[in-house]
Amino acid sequence: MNNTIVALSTARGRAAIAVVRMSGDSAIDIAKKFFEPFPTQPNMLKVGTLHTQYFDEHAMCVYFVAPHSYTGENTVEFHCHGGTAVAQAVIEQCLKCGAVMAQNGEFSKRAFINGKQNLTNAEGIIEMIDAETASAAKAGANLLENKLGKMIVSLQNNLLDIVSACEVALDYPEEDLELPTVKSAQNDLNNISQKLSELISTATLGKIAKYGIDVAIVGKPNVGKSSLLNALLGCDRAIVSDIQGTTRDTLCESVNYRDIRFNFIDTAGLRNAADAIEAEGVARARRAADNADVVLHVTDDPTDRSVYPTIRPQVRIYNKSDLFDSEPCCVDSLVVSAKYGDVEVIKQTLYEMFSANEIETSDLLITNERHLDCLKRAKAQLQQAIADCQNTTLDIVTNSIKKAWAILGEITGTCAQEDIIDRIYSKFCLGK
Ligand SMILES: Nc1nc2c(ncn2[C@@H]2O[C@H](COP(=O)(O)OP(=O)(O)OP(=O)(O)O)[C@@H](O)[C@H]2O)c(=O)[nH]1
Ligand SMILES: [Mg+2]
Repeated sequence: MNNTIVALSTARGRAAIAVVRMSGDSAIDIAKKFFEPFPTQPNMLKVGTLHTQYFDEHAMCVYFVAPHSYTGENTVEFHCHGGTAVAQAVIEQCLKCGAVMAQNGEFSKRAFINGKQNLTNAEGIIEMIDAETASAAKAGANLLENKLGKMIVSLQNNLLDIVSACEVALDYPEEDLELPTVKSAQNDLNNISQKLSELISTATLGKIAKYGIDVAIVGKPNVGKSSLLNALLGCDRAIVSDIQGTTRDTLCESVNYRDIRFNFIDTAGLRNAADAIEAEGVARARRAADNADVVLHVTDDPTDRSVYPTIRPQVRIYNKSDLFDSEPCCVDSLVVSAKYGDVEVIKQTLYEMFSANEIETSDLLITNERHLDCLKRAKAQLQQAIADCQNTTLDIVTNSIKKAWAILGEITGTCAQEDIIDRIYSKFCLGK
């Protein structure tokens, strides 16, 4: 008999309703002690009275019988009035009658243990809860729908087919099956490796979908970097003045554009610094540019052809176009007036530059570093197996393939270690 756990499943604080959830073998028996009339059948919300030690609460109750619940265990939910005190009293009542407080993510971890979800489903739930843009939520929804999980299982099955063909050849060496088997194994392994490469290559867009695009705004003092940040955000965030060296620190703010997020970083003007503090600001500006996905190199001089020294992609921005007498010299640049004009063209250009529109049409993106790491390791292991095909015997080849199979299994959780599973579920909030 396992513990019956309880927790608040809705957000804490003032709200219309709160949902308290209990899961475990005794969940239904515990609930019957203080909710009446208890629902006569599962999966149906029933209005009734919930007796707490402080007051009687007019609430609703629904129960689910194992294995037909989120956790795969007997589960009861109480839908009661919102706010802190009511939910707390309901939880205390459950604890008094035999339940214990749930850990973060314990409901979902039980769902995993009971085969109700795999690790990628769980990670999809976390990504959806954390998502702040539509594209991040969509990436999470895809994981939850098990699109990645299904693809991984199918690749694993392909690997098992190769292993069994190799093992037949090993079992019947007199039939001389080894050579053709090696050749076809090599072909099949190449195909699977190619599919892994395709998945790995979606990680660039996946990162954008999840975290957005980091854009560093750099340039000499007074060219209008902070004005540009404010215009891009549509609010008066950074201090603007005609004194050179106004901005000393880096300043990062995000704004959603279409279905993605831009993280704009305003920086100190680049010049030979007058003092140690300004020098630190300039160093931070350079670091911000080094770490960004793209650099906006701002100038207010229409004859300026200079390029910011970076390996990152950069876009030259001619700002203060309202003061220009003639067109700026470099045509492959953007011309704006942060003070008087519209700067949407910058967002649009960056959106196209990173092919962010493909996020909308893509079916599956790798958004999770753990998945990416497993895919890269599995691919390296397959490359090893492919090399083994040329240099060694079939038994060594099958060993390498089995290792790749196990690494892929870490993604869905069939071969994941306990500590990895714990780490994933501890990221959940309490009550999930
Ligand atoms: N006419 C005009 N003035 C602008 C424009 N953009 C900024 N300015 C002015 O230029 C001056 C400097 O602007 P900031 O945004 O503080 O420049 P900055 O690059 O952040 O300067 P530092 O923080 O010192 O590096 C301010 O007086 C702004 O009002 C523009 O598009 N047109
Ligand atoms: Mg500034």
